[in-house]
Parts: sequence; structure tokens; C-alpha cells
Amino acid sequence: MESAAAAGVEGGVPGPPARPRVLIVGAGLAGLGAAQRLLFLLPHSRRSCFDLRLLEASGRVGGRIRSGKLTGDQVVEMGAHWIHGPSSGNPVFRLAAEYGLLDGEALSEANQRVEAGGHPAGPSVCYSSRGQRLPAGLVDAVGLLFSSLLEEARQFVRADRVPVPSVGQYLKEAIAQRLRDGPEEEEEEEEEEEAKRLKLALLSMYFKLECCVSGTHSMDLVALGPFGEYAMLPGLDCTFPNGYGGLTDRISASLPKGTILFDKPVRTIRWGRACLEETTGRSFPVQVECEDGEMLLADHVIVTVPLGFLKAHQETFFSPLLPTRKMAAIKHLGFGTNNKIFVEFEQPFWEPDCEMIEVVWVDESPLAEPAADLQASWFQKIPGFIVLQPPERYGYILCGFIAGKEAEFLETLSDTEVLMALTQLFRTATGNPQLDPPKKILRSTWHSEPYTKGSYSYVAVGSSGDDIDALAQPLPEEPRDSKPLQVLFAGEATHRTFYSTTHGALLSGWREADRLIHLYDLPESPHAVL
Ligand code: 6YU
Repeated sequence: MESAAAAGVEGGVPGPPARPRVLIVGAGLAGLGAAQRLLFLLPHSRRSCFDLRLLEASGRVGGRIRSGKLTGDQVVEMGAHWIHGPSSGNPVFRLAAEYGLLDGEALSEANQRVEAGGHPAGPSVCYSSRGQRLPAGLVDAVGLLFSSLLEEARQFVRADRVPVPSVGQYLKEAIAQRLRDGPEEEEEEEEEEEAKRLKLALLSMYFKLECCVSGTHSMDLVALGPFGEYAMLPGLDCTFPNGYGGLTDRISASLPKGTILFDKPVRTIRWGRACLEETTGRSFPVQVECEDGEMLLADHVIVTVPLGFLKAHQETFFSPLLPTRKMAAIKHLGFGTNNKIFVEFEQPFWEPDCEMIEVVWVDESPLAEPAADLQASWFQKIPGFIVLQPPERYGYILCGFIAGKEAEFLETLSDTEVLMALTQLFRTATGNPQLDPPKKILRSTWHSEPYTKGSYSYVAVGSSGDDIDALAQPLPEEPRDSKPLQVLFAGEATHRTFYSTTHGALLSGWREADRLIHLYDLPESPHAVL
């Protein structure tokens, strides 16, 4: 193992200790977290132990944390929305609390103790495509059934074998079985059929909601065995009153000026070959080639680019290619699209305390093939809309979620086309053909973002948590004769139990920073928030 002092001896000539040079690719939460941990290792020292820079392809920090403005001062989240499980075990919650970014309710002990199972709860209204409100009792009962089936699906994490490969297949078989086991009295047959159809339509809506949660086109793509590995923390999901972006802005502001190089996309990471730097006489095992042609040398590179980017560019992003096991992990893990559509109304058509508006298409069933004509039916994939609360802060804004191919198709449409389709949807759902159209629209296009190419990762059929661990393994795999930890991997998709979340991203950045800290035998220090 190399020590920090040894790193300062170049070519046998002792000089001032040369600090290990670290490049971090990507200034999302994983990259920023790693930088902060490495730079503030010695909180009272002005000189950091590492010579560190962050290379960010875009002109801003935050990556998939992106707060935007629809109109006026209201902040809306184009990417991450909630702190999932805001309680002491969640590092994003702790950091946000330390920075004073959360409101009193989110910080309260009571909020932290709620076991909500990962989903925000609150008063909601559910409309059917026949323009009627569905009875809350029925909606809740079907919701409970769906949650209990999901919970069953999570239990296979402890099983040796799975009955079917995907969560979707498991849920559908369980639903079909329940239908077969249902009451059979003939005189109630017709009524039963109608009730059954409505329940299936409601279940279909819950499937779509779950696609948004998992960031996938279909639950048929989500692997059953590892589904229960995703870990949920206690606490009722909370938001940042002034925007999630406050968190990454604060971390970024704590870093020394000039640490982050913006508009600096990396083209290729060349590893495993020593390269001499003439100006210093130092030899570096990694060369990072940027899109602008600049070549930067480093002892260590922490790669935090999204899995979607790796899927699209892994053939050219690394030279030599990644080991086969890692390439397979990148190929097999899932990375889907979840988009948001914000619409602002002059007047609300919902009750003041309503937090969620769901829409159920009465002819749908999770047991039937989904509609194939995206142009005609993409908007039916939207399971519902969150009402941004409170109205004193936001006015009347709804945030629709949509996942999968329909979310990607949405990115090809103009704002006017989307507004027209949504106006029709709201009129159909409320049964009010005169309902005024929304006055403004703002939406995300995560699939088209060249440095993201989707929203977040999931464990797809054909992959497992072992693939996540393989992705997280640093290179070279067996550093017998070469320098260790040349390329390290962080980012949400590298966290086995918290993938797809901001806390998974932050923890992965800290994990890789700690790898380097241990390599140089540096003292463990509590991470300093400045
Ligand atoms: C959460 C939430 N949330 C909604 C939507 C999205 C996401 N997430 P980054 O991408 O941030 O940074 C990488 C940087 O690298 C970036 O800046 C690039 O520009 C740069 N880069 C790329 N290529 C480069 C190159 N070549 N050169 C240089 N730089 C380059 N998470 O906790 N709460 O409410 C949501 C949501 C629409 C898109 C979310 C949520 C996910 C997080 O946003 C995401 O994980 C982190 O921000 C990623 O940080 P990072 O640093 O890794 O990458 C059972 C089971 C189910 C599992 N799922 C459970 C549900 C959890 C998901 N949550 C729900 C969704 C919402 C609403």
C-alpha cells in the first residue's frame, strides 16, 4: 500500500510531498459528496491531502437534482423530488438538516418515525375515465391489495428460487389467482363483473405508479429475486421548501474556488498505462481525455456518470475496455425514464387539501396487453398528478409522472401537443368538457439528456445485486504490479440497497472517497460540512 509521504517522492528525488491527484467525473451528488469528503479530510488544515478537480459536462452542479421555475418564484423539481426516508439513517436528510434546508415538520421526531414504506401519503382523489370520482374506500382497498402483493414480491430476496423472473409476472399471476378464487354466486354475476373490471382498472393504475417508482417501462422488466434488496428508511418523504438544488449548491459552494471545471465533458478515460508528466516529472496511471481535446493526468479517477451514459458510451468511454464482468453489469442492469410534467392552472378543480389526483382508465387491466399506439394513448400511462402544496406557495400546480416508452415518446412532442392532450385528459376525468386548460407547462426530458440518458437505475430481469457490486468495483481488479485504485465508480447505480436515490448517490461518493483515504492510510475524519 502506498503512503501519502511515498507519493511525494518522485524518481527517487525527495521534494515537497506531491499530493495524489484525483479527478472526479460528474458533479452530481455522488461526485460532490466524494469531493467534499476528500477535501475536508483535515477540517482545520487549509491544505487538502488531495489535489482534486471535478470535471462536469454541463454548466451546472446537481445532475439529476435540478430545481427549476415554472413561473414567478415557485421552485419545481425536474429531477429528484423527495428525501426518501428522511430520518437519522439518511445522509441526505442529515446534510440537509445541517444546512438548514428543511422545514420544522420534516425535522420533527414524529415525521422521522413514520413507517410510510417509501411513498408519500395524503388526501387524494381518484377519477375514472368516465368522468366520475371513484369511492375512496374502493381505491384504498385496491391500493392495500397492491401494496401487500408488492410486499410479497419483496420476500423472494430470501428465497432460493423464484416462481417467475419478474415482479410484473408475479403480481399478475397473484391477481389472476385471486380472480379465479373470487365469489361465484350467479345472481350477483353481472354486478361482480363490473366491480372486477373496476378493480382491474385500478390495479392497472397502481402498476403504472410502480413503474414510475422503479423507473421502468414495465414491471415485467424488474427482476423478482433482488426486488426486496432495495432498502427503505423510516420517515415520511419530505421535500425541500426552496428546492433540492439548495443541497448541491451548498456542497458546491463549500469547495475551494476553481475545483469544478464546468462544460468539461470527458470523452475517454485511459487507464492502466503510465504516462510521464514532463513539467513535474511525475508518472500517472490514468489519462483523461476531454471532449475539448485537453488531456488531464491523474493518480485516481472517480467516475460518477449515470448508468444511462455508461450504457450508451462504454465502448469508447474506457480504454482499454472495462473487464467483461463490468461490461455485462452495465448492459444488464436497468435504467429507465421517469418524466415529470408540471401544469399550472388559473383555478384549481381539486379540494384545497388534496395532495394527489389519480386517473383510472376503466377499460384497462394489468392482465391485458398494453396499448401499442403511443401517439393515441401515451397520456394514459400517467397514473396521476401530485398537487404542489401549499397553494400559498405554489398557486395551482400539478406534477404528473410518466414512465417508460411513453415518457420517451412524450419528449418528441411539442408543449402545445402535450397541453392539448392533458386538457383532454382533465376534461375526461372530471366529466367537465368546459374545464379551462392549464395556463403553463414545464416538463423534463431525461431520456434526451445526453449526459444522463434516462432517469434512474433498477435491477432488471437478467441482473442482480451482484451486478451493482460488480459495477462498483474499482480498477484494476488485481493491482499486483500496477497502481491500485486507478478508476473508481460511484453514482446511484453503484449502491446495492439504495440505488435510484439521492442518498444512494451520496453514500456511493463517500464510499469511494473512503477507499482513497484508506489507501493512503489517512486518518478517518468525520465529514466536515462547511
Ligand atoms: C430521490 C426522489 N426522484 C425523479 C427524477 C429523476 C431522478 N431521483 P447525477 O446524474 O446526478 O450526476 C452525474 C453527473 O455526471 C451529471 O452532472 C452529468 O452531467 C455528469 N456527466 C455525465 N457524463 C459526463 C461526462 N462524460 N463528462 C463529465 N461529466 C459527465 N431520488 O432520492 N428522491 O424523489 C427522486 C427522481 C425525474 C431523474 C429522481 C430521486 C434519483 C436521483 O435524482 C438520483 O439517484 C441522484 O441524483 C443521482 O446522483 P448521481 O450523482 O449518481 O448522478 C423496490 C424498489 C424500487 C427502487 N426505486 C425506489 C424509488 C426511488 C426513486 N425515486 C423516485 C423518484 C423521484 C421522484
